[in-house]
Amino acid sequence: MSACRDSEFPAALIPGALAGFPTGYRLMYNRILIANRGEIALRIIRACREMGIETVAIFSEGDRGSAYLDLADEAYCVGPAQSAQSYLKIDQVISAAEVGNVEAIHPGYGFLAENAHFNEVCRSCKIDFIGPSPEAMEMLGDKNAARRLARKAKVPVVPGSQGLIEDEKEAAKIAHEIGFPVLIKATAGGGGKGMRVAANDLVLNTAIQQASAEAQAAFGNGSVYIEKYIERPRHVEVQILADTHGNVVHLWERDCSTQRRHQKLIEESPAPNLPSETQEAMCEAAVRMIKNANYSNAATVEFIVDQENNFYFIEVNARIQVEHPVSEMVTGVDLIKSQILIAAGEPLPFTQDDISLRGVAIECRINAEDPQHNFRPSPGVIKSMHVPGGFGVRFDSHAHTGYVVPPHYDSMIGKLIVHQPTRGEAIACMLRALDELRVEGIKTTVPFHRAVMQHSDFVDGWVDTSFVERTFLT
Ligand code: MV4
Repeated sequence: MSACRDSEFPAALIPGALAGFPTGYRLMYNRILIANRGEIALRIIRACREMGIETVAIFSEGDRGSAYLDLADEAYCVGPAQSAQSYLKIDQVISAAEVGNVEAIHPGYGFLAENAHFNEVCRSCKIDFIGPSPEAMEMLGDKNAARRLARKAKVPVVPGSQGLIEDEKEAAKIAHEIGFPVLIKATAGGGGKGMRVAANDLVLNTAIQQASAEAQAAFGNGSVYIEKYIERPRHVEVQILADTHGNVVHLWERDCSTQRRHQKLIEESPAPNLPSETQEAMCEAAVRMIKNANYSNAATVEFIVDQENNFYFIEVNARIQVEHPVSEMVTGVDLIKSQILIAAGEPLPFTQDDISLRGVAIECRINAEDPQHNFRPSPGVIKSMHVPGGFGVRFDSHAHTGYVVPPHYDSMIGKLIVHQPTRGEAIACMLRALDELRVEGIKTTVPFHRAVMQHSDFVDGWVDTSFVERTFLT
């Protein structure tokens, strides 16, 4: 790491609000490695360029020749197309970091982003991991431990067991106390894996066994706990930034209820029709949670919100998320630059009072999938692509005319984000931008998004997590 003068560095992360950094000199990275691919690799390369940081990219054989790799200063192949043999190979990624002589690694999302072991290997190799400490990451990766911490931090949790379920008798007792239906959740789970609903006594033990067996097979940990099952909840999450000096701020919330089988499709900020008292209480609860976790860097605190607007803590995501741009648009804060500065030991250059919420942002995930056929993957050559622009439109994508969407990875090829003064204007802007966006040669989720933007439930802001299944019968 080398010291550089404040005056040589663009201090402002939020327009107008920043006086700059308190110290005359500060430590900054010269070079970082991006342990990811696709649009998020491009997003991080762009942020680094603006900060004067050199970048080292990695790629698999399946991504060889991808145009965004040219924007990095160097790029190294880390293995064959399958992610298990490339992007997930810790030794290969670390080798690229050593050869590339980087001071830090940004993991993006997915792949190794929430792998506490990888995080620890980075530490032992004296490479900064741009994210939380391995200890905080490991603790929050255990949902039961995270739930215990939430209780300690006076953050509301769904009524349920105090800890893990030890035997059938105990499970039946708890289920009767909280009332059916109940939800059995794996402590190692996440994203819907290792969850089972039990409607009554008769199916309780089967549900526990199934959830436990699924979690054992997927995560090597079959421990489960019980919660009251909240029907048709909304999924609302709070964006947090925490520095290594004890400063923790929230960047308001995102509503991610428009999802299908735990795959988010549309995200927006702020959450529509959420009473401002609920919003404030939820954001404050998220800050308390992160303060108690002894956590630094970007985090998302996930809640579910019931029909009466009660909110309950679900889990913490210890990474930057796909949907981070909607929070960037409404607050003006660059989350990727913030992550890098925090990892380098900088104090946050703004306080909670500096972070306002301006307008409404909506993001549509553009996936190479056929929404007419159960969202089945549609990889292949993009014969032509035309991207939208204009006032309030942002398109984060590594795809272009001639790009071949590989079949080996997540099917997301871009994120269309709009920012407007009101939600009505944001929806109109999104519809206009969706019309401008042309992707020929493969199927995409564009027609689905067009339908949602015109659906009265979405327009009125009354979307819960079963909206997509209910409305589009998928
Ligand atoms: C719940 C729930 C209802 N009741 N917990 C799904 C994945 C994990 N992040 C938490 N999840 C849920 N937990 C209780 N007690 C409903 C879900 C849920 C859900 C949550 C967020 C986003 C989408 C979802 C889709 C189905 C179920």
